Amino acid sequence: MHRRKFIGISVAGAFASIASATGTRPDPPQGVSTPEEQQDSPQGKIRTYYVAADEVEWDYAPGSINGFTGKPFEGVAANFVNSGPHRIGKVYRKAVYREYTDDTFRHLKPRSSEDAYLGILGPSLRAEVGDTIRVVFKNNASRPYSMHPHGVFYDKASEGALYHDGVPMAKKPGGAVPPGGGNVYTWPVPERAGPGPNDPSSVGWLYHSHVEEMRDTDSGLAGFISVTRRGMARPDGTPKDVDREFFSLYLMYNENQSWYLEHNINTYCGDPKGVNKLKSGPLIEGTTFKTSNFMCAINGYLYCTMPLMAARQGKRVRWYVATMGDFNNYHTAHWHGNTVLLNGSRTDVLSLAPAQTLTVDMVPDNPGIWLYHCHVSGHMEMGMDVYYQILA
Ligand SMILES: [Cu+2]
Repeated sequence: MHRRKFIGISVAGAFASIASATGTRPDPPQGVSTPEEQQDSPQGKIRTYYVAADEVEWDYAPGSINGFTGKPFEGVAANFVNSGPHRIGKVYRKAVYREYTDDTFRHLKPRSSEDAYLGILGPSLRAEVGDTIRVVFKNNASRPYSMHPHGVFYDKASEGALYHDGVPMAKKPGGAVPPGGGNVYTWPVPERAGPGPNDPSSVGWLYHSHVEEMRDTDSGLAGFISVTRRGMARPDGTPKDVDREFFSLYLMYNENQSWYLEHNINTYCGDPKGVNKLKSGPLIEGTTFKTSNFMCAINGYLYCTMPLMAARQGKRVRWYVATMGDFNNYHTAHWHGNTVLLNGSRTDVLSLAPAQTLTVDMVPDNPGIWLYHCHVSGHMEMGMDVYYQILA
């Protein structure tokens, strides 16, 4: 009974505020919360985010140095990173979720240097149990996309996915937002979206595009949600008992499935007409066009080129770790230098299956710059390696 009441009131409240999203208002200063982001209701805050699907040219390995070896890319790494007559290289057109300051979608919300490591991920959407996440979505891309969340509550209008469920398409406007179109997703956050009895004070979830799920996510559209236990969120939604949070998505992007494959061939291959899209070979060697397009990334970065993640010794660090994608995406996330607690059990390796998210805590006792990587050996070779730093 309590839950039904909660959901009814929250959805009604969120719908009331959808109307305000369509009105006009002056631009808020960049990086400053709009009033809606701080809006309180008896059920909790309505947390509004302005998110667009944007097409960008994404660099999987910024710079010219393999961060793992400290030398130019060579050997297997060169097959995945260097462009050539029949190689796209390390820059691909992709679609990404990006946060804007307001519903005019004129100004990107600046990403702090602390968050630079998020890379290809969309903004981290935050809530406390009892809140409602409201996403004003704009599709700036050239094909239909959506936002489908895991964990939180949604009705059919806000599920962000279309299938044969007997509900008229007109009642599922969030299922496929056309190019240039928009949608407001309303996601109440009931108890079952928050931490369970064995979880820490917050849990992570994924969100991603689900029009053609496989190709949409290989094209780049994904991000994280974090939900704290009731009473455990700071005003900005971060958990009160945590000093630093890190989100990491282990994902071997199959660029052969990207919506932008033809663009990428024509733009980045020296001899586009000579490309053989079908010839395969050993995956981890990247010796054919096809295998060279499996980009084994963490937050979209290969070979330790991710901006450094830094946290402090002796403080609580929370890691949200996930993967997505196909059968190639079974990953074992491994920390050098420190260990984590997973639901009360100690480990330094997490086993991840597609679309699974794990939330673990670290209290680092070991300062330095440490490797954080997939321990599936082929994936390490393919570049699924980054660094994190513990400051003394
Ligand atoms: Cu892996």
